[in-house]
Amino acid sequence: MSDQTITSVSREHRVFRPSAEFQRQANLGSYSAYKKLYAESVNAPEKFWTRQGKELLSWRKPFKQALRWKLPHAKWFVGGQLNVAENCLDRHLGTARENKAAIIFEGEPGDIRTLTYKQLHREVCRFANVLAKLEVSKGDRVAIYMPMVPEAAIAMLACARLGAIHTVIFGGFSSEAIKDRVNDCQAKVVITADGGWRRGKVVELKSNVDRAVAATPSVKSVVVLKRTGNPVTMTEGRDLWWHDLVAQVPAEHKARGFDSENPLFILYTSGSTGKPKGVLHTSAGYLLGTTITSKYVFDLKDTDVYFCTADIGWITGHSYVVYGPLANGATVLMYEGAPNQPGPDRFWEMIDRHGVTIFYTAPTAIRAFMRWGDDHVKKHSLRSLRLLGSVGEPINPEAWMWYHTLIGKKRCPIVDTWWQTETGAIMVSPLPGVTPTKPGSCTLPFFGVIPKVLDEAGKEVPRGSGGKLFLKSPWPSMLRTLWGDDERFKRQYWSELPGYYFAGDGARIDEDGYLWVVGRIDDVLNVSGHRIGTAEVESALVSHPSVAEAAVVGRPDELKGQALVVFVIVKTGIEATKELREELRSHVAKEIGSLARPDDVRFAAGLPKTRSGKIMRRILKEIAAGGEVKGDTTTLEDFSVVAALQAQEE
Ligand code: 7RM
Repeated sequence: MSDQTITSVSREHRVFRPSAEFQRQANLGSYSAYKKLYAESVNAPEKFWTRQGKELLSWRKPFKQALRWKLPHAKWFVGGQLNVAENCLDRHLGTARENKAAIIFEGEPGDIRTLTYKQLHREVCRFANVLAKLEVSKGDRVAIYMPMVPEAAIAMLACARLGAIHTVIFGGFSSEAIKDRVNDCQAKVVITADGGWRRGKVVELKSNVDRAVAATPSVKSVVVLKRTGNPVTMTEGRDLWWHDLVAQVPAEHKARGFDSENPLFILYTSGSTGKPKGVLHTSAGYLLGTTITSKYVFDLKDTDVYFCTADIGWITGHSYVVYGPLANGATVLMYEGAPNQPGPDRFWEMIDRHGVTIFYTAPTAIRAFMRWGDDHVKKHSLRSLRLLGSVGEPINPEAWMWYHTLIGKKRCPIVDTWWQTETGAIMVSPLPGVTPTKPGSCTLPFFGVIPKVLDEAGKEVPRGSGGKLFLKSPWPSMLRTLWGDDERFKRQYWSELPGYYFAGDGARIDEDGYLWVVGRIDDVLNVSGHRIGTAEVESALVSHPSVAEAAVVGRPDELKGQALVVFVIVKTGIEATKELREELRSHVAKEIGSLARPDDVRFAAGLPKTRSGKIMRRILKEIAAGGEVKGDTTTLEDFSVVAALQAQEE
């Protein structure tokens, strides 16, 4: 075995096929149709994307050329002009969709508000007029630091309507994080709220903004939405109430068309080291990527009620709460708060009450539902559901089976969607009416995507072996650069292997051509010369009945290269004993072989995670090695978790 590949230890072989019933009604319902379209998309990409671009988007000025590719810089739909907000809103007006719900909003306290396409359009027009009055125009940056309320989507779409660039900063981030991001992109306006509801408490957004903008000279105005009624300090000449501003402007706004490559947004994402990267997405290609994937991966229909639990501060919230679903004229359920407020069954209760048909969430959330116990689920019928989705990390087969059985009642296909902030849209995923699924695999590439798993020398690894995941050839929703740092863009994504996009993930392709992502390359474990992905070891741990969640990292070890340190959260009601510790070590050895027997099992109350639920193994590595936690921690959800883990150390 070569030292360059990743050893696979997974033993998952179950296969689940879409039902004939689902297949019959699907937007794409046959394997041969998928094969044919996929072949065209990779053999004649310009032809394929020209047709999709014309069919799925509304243009102010038709494009001349689908792609101009000067590696690593792409221009999609060259010469074309459109308005992204018009594509999400105006084009549904005057059709049967104009009075259907675009957004059904539910606040954490239980307040419900529905905005039809016509109403949402009016609100976006009003707010575009507000921003224009604040002198926001094409190319200007606007920071959005808001709770999950319709006004967050309205603010994004109003920016898009004006050709301005939004940067959404997750509402859980600190004032430090706001300051860094706003300064990096030189935002002119910050849009925030007097607070948002989370676990029955008010998240103090405005005071965080106040602390940040004390050190952001580019900011001229702060717009404040009244959401909670929580008292805030308004600074004269800078801070303005949302409701005052919209009352002074008309609900009509004449939109302009913008160039296909006009920047749409910057979204900051943490690198493993150094400062956050400002991933830049542009207009037409991004919109097409999110529109076409929403249509085929989520099989969106006019009758659906689609619920994606992601916050808009994450790329998933951009692509699959706002742009993709709205461009398809779908009904989106948007929820403000925590999944366990007032009880652990909030989502299931909401699904029944709103008749949700499509549910898209993350493995970390699924493992939390499992930990809280099946009874909370069983109280609800979940009859309306027809399709489930997963995103954010590899889903362990244990969680997949639970999702399939308890939530999907064995009749809903699961789409495990692999993609990134940088890819803009879903890259690898089952199509629900087409692809037989295997628990833990994101299966096959979407149209136009050519995934390659390669070794250090850039050679394709044999089927079943692991290596680094690359994407060959450009795709419409790809990132265009990193804001203000094109060198870093080239270095980070296009230098690992010339001509290929480097995803930073470890993966393998199995005998059926299915893709399995085994974790971030930076996190790959190296035990006695064997390279093992974190996902497979963690998956073995959570297959033990006492374990709710696990994270594994390597600690430098003279003998083995790396010793395996695992952090384990036990299920509710389970005691963390010495015996359990030994049992878990043996369990892993039994499941995947003695080479992966953990050297050290540590019980924890929580794991350091990003807001989208990704475990920050970099931090655990530092803790396991007994060192200080260094590097950027602004994307950490809850720093107290780190403090608790460190205290345990001492
Ligand atoms: C959408 C999103 C990207 C990273 C990516 C992977 C991991 C995401 C899956 C997954 C296995 C999946 N954007 N990842 N989805 N790994 N299976 N279905 O998460 O920029 O925040 O993260 O997330 O490591 O590179 S992101």
